[in-house]
Amino acid sequence: MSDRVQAWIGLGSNLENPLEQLARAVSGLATLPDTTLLGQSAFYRSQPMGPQDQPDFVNGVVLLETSLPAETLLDHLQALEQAHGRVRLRHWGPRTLDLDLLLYGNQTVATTRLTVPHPGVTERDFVLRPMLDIDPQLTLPDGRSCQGLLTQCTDNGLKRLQPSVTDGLATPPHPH
Ligand code: J1C
Repeated sequence: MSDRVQAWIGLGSNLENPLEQLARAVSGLATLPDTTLLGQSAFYRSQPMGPQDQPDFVNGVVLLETSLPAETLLDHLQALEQAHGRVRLRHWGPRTLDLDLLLYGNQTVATTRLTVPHPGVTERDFVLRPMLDIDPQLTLPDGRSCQGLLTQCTDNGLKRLQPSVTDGLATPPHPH
């Protein structure tokens, strides 16, 4: 019986109905073996980082609790990407579905297949903003606060597309 770890997953897409890609990916992540979905951010539209001659992205983050080892979790992420008919037209170019293992507890992983914390976390507003939706107090394993890192990011013109699940706790206005 292995320990359960909180694993943060980044989702991104800018091809073939990105919102639907991300919604389906969340369902897939929620049904992984030995894994529970703990939280889900809003989805955000973001301008492409890298080459600008590609569609805007939709990005989001989910928080899982899992007893899967990090590399097994990566296997599952890559299988989900494939199941979405993953297309990567070129390096830093448009893509159908990206799933990145952002954090795995407060562990550091450095293998040929896996670098955790994900090196993009510290500099990408489209990763940090959704992570902070789920946990406004979140810090990285080295102690840096995600809120602090976000203020130093280049602005990718993030626009929130739909409320996060925690926003759903607010009472909706009465219809008249
Ligand atoms: C390989 N890897 O990375 S794809 C895989 N560490 O085969 C893995 N922590 O073996 C290896 N998580 O380019 C090593 N894979 O979203 C990890 N991403 C790890 C997963 N602009 C790992 N606005 C290569 N929004 C792997 N995305 C790593 N511009 C890279 C996919 C999975 C993300 C992008 C906006 C975006 C972009 C670019 C084009 C830069 C973007 C966005 C790839 N995303």
